[in-house]
Amino acid sequence: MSSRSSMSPAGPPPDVIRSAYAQLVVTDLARARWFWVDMLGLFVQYEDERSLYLRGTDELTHHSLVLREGETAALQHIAYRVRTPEDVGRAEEFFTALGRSTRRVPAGRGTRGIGDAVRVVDPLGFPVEFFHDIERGERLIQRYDLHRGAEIARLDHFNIVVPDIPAAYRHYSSLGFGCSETIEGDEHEMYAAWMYRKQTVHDVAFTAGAGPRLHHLGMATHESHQVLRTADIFGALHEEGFIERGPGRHGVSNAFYVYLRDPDGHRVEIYTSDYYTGDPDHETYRWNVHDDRRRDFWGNAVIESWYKEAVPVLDLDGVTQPLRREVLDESSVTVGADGLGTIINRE
Ligand code: XXG
Ligand code: FE2
Ligand code: CA
Repeated sequence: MSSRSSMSPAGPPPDVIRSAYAQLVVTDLARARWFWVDMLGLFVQYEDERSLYLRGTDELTHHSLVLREGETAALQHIAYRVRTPEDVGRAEEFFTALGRSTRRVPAGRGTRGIGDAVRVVDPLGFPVEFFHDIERGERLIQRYDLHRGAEIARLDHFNIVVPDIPAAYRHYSSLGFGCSETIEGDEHEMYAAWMYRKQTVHDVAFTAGAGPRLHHLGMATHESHQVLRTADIFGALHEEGFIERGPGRHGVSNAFYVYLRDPDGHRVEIYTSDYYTGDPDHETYRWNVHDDRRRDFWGNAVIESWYKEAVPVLDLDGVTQPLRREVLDESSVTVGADGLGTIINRE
């Protein structure tokens, strides 16, 4: 879809290509390196005493994850790549017109490997970077001799916790994102939504809760056995406590998944086998909130921590953003597959 078709009062949105990278604050870089590099198999593109720049086997750009050591675990920013250098300026104008804080970050002054960028605090309260230029990395897809652990191929999506799902849906629609799937109540009230720019199920999805917080990063593997293998490796090392939910098959997205928590509680989903959404008339698929298959296609329970726990986000000066409470709480109104309601106890 073309971003030009979705004009907003704020002017034309930047032409976003895809979710590109996240920058996280971790409290112990050595522990984080064990988790993300040794266990998940991300490649180190650059490291120094305070930071790690990582990418997957199917990524030709400098990084998809930056870990920076700091006092408290947090999301520093998520970042979207835009199609042209001019789109960086368009992003600045778009968010300025919305009355949001914006900051230009010239190449060399911000995140290593990234060219001229703009950082904003979006209307949902999230720190978001838009950039076009990024350094290249060597092709690793067929360096099978170097692949290890979960063998992560690429960053697939961000999942963010927001108190008002329709507001998040409207904001990302105004940025030109399409909607692949939703979870809705009987009156079509929206409990969750999955939205995309690249031709997959999503680049960003929304979980209802007190926000802004980061729910998880979705990291794609090429093959479903890599999801099982990830869980097996954690089990074999008696590190099974890092596995939070799954493995399983999602209803939403059809992806095969497992969720892990890193040593700081940052959640990562190992994700594979979703589907193509690139036709311009692709229609939104709507799940009813009472359908027990929506979050796990086999009806397995979703653990409560998955709904409730998430990581704070910072503003452009590194200050933790205050939270707003949710409007609708999916986990409290549903029973059955989520196992969190009061009516059914299948155990
Ligand atoms: O990527 C995802 C998720 O947002 O992590 C969760 C796809 C589907 C689901 S869900 O739990 O709704 O099946
Ligand atoms: Fe996800
Ligand atoms: Ca149950």
